[in-house]
Amino acid sequence: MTMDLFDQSPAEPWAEPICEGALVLRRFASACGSELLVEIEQVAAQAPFRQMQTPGGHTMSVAMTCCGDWGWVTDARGYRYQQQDPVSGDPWPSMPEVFHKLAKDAAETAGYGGFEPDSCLINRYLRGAKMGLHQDKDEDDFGHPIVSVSLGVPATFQFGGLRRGDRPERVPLEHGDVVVWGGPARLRYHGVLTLKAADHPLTGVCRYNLTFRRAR
Ligand code: MD6
Ligand code: FE
Repeated sequence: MTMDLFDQSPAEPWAEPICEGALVLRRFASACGSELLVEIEQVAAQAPFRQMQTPGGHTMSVAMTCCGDWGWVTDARGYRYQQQDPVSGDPWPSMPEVFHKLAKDAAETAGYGGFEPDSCLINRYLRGAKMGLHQDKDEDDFGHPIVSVSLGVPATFQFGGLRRGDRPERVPLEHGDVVVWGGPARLRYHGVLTLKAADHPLTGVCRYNLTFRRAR
């Protein structure tokens, strides 16, 4: 095979293990990135991005919206999944087919066949936004994995252990990277370091993250 220095075709995705049960599927979502961004706009037209309140009364730096049967929300009453957008009272927008297929395919590629997400949280990070270390434990059944898709400006993901105090590993994430964690890694602490100023040709100054879960 001859190498063509001017070949613009995207790299094939490749897998990088993080720990038992968790891995990054590098560039897995690159090919459908533009389609995902169009759908994010459509969801946000119905359920606009908003900065929610933590139960402790802080405003989150990350702006969020949701689609699918169950949306993740936080307010003074706590963290939970609910079927209505608390801003409008309407059901969340349905999950776009391209979202569902991507999440299912990524889970399957990671060894978690049969994943049927009923919830997609859409996070928007601008410069300075971050997410502290936490566990995802508002779901009914931890037997289902989590699929997390990064779009736009790069970020550093922190992947820790099962105890808050365990020193987290830093995993750089770029546009199209998909992190999947389940099984023995399902309850590991994780977070996102403060987003640095940068520009991406498809998203401008934003990073988006799609987090797919089986909530119920
Ligand atoms: C991220 N988000 O935005 C990772 N977890 O890249 C999360 O891990 C997350 O946004 C639980 C609830 C909301 C979240
Ligand atoms: Fe999380």
